[in-house]
Amino acid sequence: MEYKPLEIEQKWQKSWDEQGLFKVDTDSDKPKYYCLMMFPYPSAALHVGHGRNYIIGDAVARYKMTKGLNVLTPMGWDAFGLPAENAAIRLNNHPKDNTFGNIETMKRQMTAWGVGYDWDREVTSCKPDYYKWTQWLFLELYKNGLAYRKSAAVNWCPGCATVLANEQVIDGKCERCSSIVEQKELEQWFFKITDYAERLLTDVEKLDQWPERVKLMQKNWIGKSIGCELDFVESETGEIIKCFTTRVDTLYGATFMVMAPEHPLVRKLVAGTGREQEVMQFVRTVAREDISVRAAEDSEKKGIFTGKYAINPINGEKVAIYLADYVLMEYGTGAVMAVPAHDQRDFDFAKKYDIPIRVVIQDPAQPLDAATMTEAFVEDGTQVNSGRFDGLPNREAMEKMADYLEEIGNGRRTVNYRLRDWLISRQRYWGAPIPVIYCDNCGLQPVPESDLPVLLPDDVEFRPAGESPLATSEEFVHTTCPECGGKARRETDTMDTFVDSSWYYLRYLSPHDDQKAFDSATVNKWLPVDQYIGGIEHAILHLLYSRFITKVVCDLGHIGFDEPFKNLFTQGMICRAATYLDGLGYLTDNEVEQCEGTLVHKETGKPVTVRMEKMSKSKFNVVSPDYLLQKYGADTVRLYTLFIGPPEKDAEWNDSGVEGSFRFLKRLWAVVDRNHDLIKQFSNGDISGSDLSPEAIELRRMTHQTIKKVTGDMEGDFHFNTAIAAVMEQINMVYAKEKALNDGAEKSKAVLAHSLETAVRLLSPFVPHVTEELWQSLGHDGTIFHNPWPEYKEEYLVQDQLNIMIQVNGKLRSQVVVPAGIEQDALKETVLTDQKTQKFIAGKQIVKMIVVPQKLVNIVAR
Ligand code: ANZ
Ligand code: ZN
Repeated sequence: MEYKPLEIEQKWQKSWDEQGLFKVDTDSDKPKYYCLMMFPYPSAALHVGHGRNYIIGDAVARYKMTKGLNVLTPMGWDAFGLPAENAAIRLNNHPKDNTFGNIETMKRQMTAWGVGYDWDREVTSCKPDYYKWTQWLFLELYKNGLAYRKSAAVNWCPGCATVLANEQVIDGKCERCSSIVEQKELEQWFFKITDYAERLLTDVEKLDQWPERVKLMQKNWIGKSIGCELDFVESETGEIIKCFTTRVDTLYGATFMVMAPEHPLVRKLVAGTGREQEVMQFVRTVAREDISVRAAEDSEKKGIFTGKYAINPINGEKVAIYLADYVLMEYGTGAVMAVPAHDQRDFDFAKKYDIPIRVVIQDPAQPLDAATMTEAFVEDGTQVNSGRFDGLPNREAMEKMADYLEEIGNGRRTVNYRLRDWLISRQRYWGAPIPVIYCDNCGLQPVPESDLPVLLPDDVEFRPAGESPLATSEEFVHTTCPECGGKARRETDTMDTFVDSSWYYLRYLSPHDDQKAFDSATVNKWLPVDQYIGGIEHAILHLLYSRFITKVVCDLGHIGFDEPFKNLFTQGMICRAATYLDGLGYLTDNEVEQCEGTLVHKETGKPVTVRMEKMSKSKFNVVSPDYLLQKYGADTVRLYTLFIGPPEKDAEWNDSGVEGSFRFLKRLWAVVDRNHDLIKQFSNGDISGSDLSPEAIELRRMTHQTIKKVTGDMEGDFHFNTAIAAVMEQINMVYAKEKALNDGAEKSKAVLAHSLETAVRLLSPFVPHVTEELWQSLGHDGTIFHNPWPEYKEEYLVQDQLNIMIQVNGKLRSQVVVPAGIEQDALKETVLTDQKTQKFIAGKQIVKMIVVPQKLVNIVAR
């Protein structure tokens, strides 16, 4: 029989579906395992790079099944939001049609990969039966003071005509369309995630099954700073201007003060100074600048003197008050004491505006001189020019000065977080409408729960044109007030799609419940998620928002846990060569050709650069799975994807590597096929004891080592690549010893049979179709995934003989079998008396013998 992947694969996909292999009875008593993969944006068909996520998840799920767990692995669609809407605009169709079309395609692709889900639990965030509950969640936050509206300067992308979250702004440009981002004041809805900053920070430490780098990213995003808030008093009006500093030890070195141009006190301060016009002009200029550019350490700093002075709270000194773009209203108090000697931004600013610099922390290694300093000294040192604190190490002075300022009432210790409240309003069409009504008589009214969902109308011009598209729909906007019954208007903004994805893992447990968002008892039984798998690009926002929402829902008494994901695995990206030409950007395959060994642009003949890039349509380096699935079948694609490298690391896709995986599966198939009868007869045969041939003992050991290795990889870091490599080695050994064992005693036959059947079982999570086929052909009833995972026996692992490779001058020439505990001298002796080796060293002088323990001896001979 020949290996015909296409026939087998369709058959088993159908069979698994019919037997409901992935259907879960959530009430079963079996121990549960919730295996969750991040649900995708259905904005385009999948390429093989996307496949990695799903294939990894599927391998884990199938492995856990064989371990006897009740495995829940659901899938759904993060279907609202910019990606889907932008795709629809590009293709000139309705986001709805486009989204549902993509869902069909992606589902088909997943199935074709042999990736199994409990499709009865599918959730789609753009369907009313889902977003009804997203709206419910909004109301829960609103009723509990965690959703509020305020006017705020927001990032405005003129290209997308929408507000962007800070994280969608990259270097001052829109993440999607690269337009220069502007600032605009709008009434916006926010979720009060800052109330949870401390808990989100302390609890992330406890997630010991999360990658360290993800935890660090979360911590940095929350950005806790411990410092002091100091009262600087404006010398004429007595107005208090609070400054936040993490370096109160440098207070004697504050030679000026800087306020953010947006600071609410600015107008009042400059009134009557005669500088009003100039200063307000500056304020308007800065307002157009992008926040991230302003905050960058190396941006050119711009400022203006206000004409006013403030009193340093520790020594009464009068310092000039400036406005500058590098101080942001969003952080701390929006005002800083500026210490040019010890803060680089202040130093740059002082140099530019000729402000005095005063050293207050002395460098113990090399005394600093303010006149000749070329950069700020930011290290620790000893206090100087600091009154009674002189001579103290600065860290000590920091505490003493904080004590003193608290004593005299001019300052106090505080904590600051970089984390901002979560802006959830979007002036876009394709999202869940925010369930709020505005009444002239009664003001803001939440939509009553019984009126949910607030349906998203289909017939709205969704292409962004400045205001919220929903505002153009009379039918949508006009409604009645739930309080007084009078005429009222609906909120026309929709929710950030991160709100949809912040709770979907709860919905999978009761996706069809039309009475509530989720069932508390079932959710409490099944969560936290045992294994979450997804891309590193979601390491910050999605995970932070999900953690926040879980904590909120827990605090409101709906659930009994406050962290959603126990284990997190972030897979690396699949990259592939992309061709690039300056001026033209990335090129398609059709635009380049080989010319005398180099790749050139067809039209101009210019050589192109080849870059390894993340697989992406925009770089023209994607590989579509469809062709590969047709040619080799899903198992080959899966095997290659898992074998490509450590799954947490980025990896390079190599088309010829796929061929290698296919060859291995054919080898596996062939060896099982030709030993078919033997396996059937002997796979449960006796392989115990030590009365076996050396070959049999060696293969038995190899087989048990492989079980141990694969099991360890599956329970540990998911190193599928090394697990697969181990089985490949095992199969190689089977090939080498097959004849001898086949001709040998009954126990030898049993060892061979057991080894082959074990290999099939060990490979089943990775290549489910071919292994299921082989398994059933070997006469087993029921799916291989309900058959318990193989176990190894410690006693078979011990090695009493070693296979030592012999090299002469670096070339492999022979090998010998020696007892495992052999002494070095005896080993050298054995090697030198080996017949084959002697041929290569005859007549030569042995200069040196290098022994690599347990493996190899290299003879240097001249
Ligand atoms: C004086 C000083 C002296 C500072 C010194 C630093 C070094 P982190 O650690 O990130 O919290 N700062 C405070 N509010 C700011 C704002 N709204 N915009 C821009 N900068 C602001 O940084 C805290 C430090 O950042 C504060 O400590 C303040 O500068 C500055 F040798 O105060 B420091
Ligand atoms: Zn009303």
